[in-house]
Amino acid sequence: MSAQTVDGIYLDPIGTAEKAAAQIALRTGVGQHDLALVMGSGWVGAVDALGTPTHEFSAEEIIGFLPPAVEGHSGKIRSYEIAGANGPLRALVFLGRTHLYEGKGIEPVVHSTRTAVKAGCKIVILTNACGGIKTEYKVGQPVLIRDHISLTATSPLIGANFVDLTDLYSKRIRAIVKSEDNSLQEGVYVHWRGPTYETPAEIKMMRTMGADLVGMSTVPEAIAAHALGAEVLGISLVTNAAAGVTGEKLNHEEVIAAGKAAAQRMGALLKGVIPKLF
Ligand code: 8IG
Repeated sequence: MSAQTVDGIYLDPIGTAEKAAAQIALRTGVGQHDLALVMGSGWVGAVDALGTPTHEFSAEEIIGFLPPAVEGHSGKIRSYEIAGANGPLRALVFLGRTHLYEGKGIEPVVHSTRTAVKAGCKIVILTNACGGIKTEYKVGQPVLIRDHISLTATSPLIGANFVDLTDLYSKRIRAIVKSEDNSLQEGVYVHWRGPTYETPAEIKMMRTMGADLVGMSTVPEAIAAHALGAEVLGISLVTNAAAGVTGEKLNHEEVIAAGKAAAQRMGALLKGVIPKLF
């Protein structure tokens, strides 16, 4: 459903997110959700591990959400009840996301995250598929995001809002995830606007800067969630070696295939971690 816009900019992005949260509460009968998951390309299969949703609807039925633009992004919103260590949890799951490269501006990119926080979510789990810059990474390997580098020269925040990003990717949650799977590594994710993949020279630059992973999402959502007070977990699934790492060309089919192959492991990881978060 379209929100009120001027030149593609949401006039009142936080108010639009509040309206979207109210619509979701009406549709689900759930006044407050506890956590949100954004499932990126390659992660949609992992959601099966969460069980059967109590509700599912198309995101575009909710104010401010755009129709999906990428294969592997279904554009659905689901609500789940998940058993937690301290009682049942309500999870709001977004199957797919809007990316900066779609050219609609940054507001639709962060709308699901803001909606989730306005729906009550105290924790936002952002998943993505990405390119591996670090040469040791294998296709199909999940990596926790420890920190990021933004190369997009844009932010979801406007005005004199000097938000601290020192602990953007929650140390507390990363420790819980590593206690679930101690083979997990942590890395620095660099946000690239796309839609082109990088040149080999750009990947070399990123590696020199200290980046381990490269992708076209997650960073604006993490900032938007943190600015509204939510804790953030970012998990990347390496679905291809970044440009120039192996000499092979990059393609989206390989990304989808690597995601399918890893879906069961990623689902088990999420299922194991979520009950321990609250
Ligand atoms: I999947 O190699 C996936 N997304 N920028 N580079 C960038 N984004 C990606 C890549 C990649 N792989």
